[in-house]
Amino acid sequence: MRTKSPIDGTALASLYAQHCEEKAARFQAILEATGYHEIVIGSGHAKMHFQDDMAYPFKANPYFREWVPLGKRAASYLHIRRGSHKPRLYLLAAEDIWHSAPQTLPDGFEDSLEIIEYASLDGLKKQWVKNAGAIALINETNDLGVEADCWNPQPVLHQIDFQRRSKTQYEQACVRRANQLAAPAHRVAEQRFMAGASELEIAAAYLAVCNCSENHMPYAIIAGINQHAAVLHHHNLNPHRVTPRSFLIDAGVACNGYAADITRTYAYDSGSDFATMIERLDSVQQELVAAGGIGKSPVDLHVLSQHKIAQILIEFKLLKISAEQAVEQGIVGTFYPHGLGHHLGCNVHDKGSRLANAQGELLPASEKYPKLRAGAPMVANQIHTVEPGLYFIPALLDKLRASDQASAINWAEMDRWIPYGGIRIEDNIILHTDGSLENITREAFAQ
Ligand SMILES: [Mn+2]
Repeated sequence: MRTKSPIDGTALASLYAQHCEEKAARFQAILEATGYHEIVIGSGHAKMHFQDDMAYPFKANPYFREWVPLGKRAASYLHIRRGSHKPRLYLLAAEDIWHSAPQTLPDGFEDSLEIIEYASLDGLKKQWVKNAGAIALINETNDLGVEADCWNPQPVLHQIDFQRRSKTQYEQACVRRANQLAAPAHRVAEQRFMAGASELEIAAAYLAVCNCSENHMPYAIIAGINQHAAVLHHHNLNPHRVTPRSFLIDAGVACNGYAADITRTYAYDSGSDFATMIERLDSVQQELVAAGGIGKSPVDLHVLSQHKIAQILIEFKLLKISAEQAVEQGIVGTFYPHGLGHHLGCNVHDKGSRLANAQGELLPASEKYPKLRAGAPMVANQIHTVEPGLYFIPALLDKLRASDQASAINWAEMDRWIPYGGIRIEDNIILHTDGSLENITREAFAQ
């Protein structure tokens, strides 16, 4: 069942109840498989800047966020026991006149958990110490003082990472909703670029539409005008206005801690060759989305994307050899130095994407593309990004020009493209059990 219109709070709360039931069943199997009696997942503690009395913005770890949409709430613990109990959520209730009231669960979500307020960590420790050898604690620090081999035991982490690939209906609804929230912000970003705004002004406009502070973004906004579009993670946003030619924006937003991860690229002059190149990459991106599906290998899809990008380079008279030769000789990597996509969930780059099984065996890395994030064949209910890119990165072009492969390139054509930086187009795709692919990003932009 699909919910394409914006989902209301009551519907989401009922999906959350199903999510907790599904996760509880999966965690019962994990307890069984690993021999532990209980799993406690701590959200973590705020970190201070060195020699300062200021804390970094807090973000709970993904194991906690996968269960509880309280990513900003430190010192919380989720407690899962063998048997059919509701998971317990321990929340610190201490008087604090310095800070705003802590983050609370969305309406209706509290029914799915047994919520217990606690006053001190010492009290909690005492309660759990008698079972210390049977509790697996997942947390950045061993703040509950469990035995060393019960703190982040790898077999438990592998099991959790493996089940995470299949997203519950609730998780799918959150990522879909995040896309619906991000699409209007992307539209305003495009309008501000066309009106001559600076990178920083565009990012501020984006945040304003999301009604969200930068600390609540799933990742820092990448907004590159002109040559800055060639910087893959351009975070150092320019406050000054420049004469616009091109604009790449990679920005998401979160819904209950689940991220959208969307990239769009725009040409200032819609009649320019660069606008045509964007259109070409846009069609290639949709072909690559359509080539995915249950059982497909992300490595094969990456190779396919390399061929398609080589073809664009040939069409624009930048490449003098065949697409096959360019892929074979590794020349495409100069223009497209990253992977086609990754798993998306409460981590923007979701963990576990190369696991072969729940025991933690990894699929061998691709020999040719060892850094690819996604490796395991696609399974139902996964969410993937599909994000081919084509860039003119001066440092990589200089290297190619100085190499014995330089003759593969039509350098006389190259200089006119460098001022545009590059192109990336990224959508988020749900793989449904029936084999259909749902492009939640394109659907959000169409609304
Ligand atoms: Mn991405």
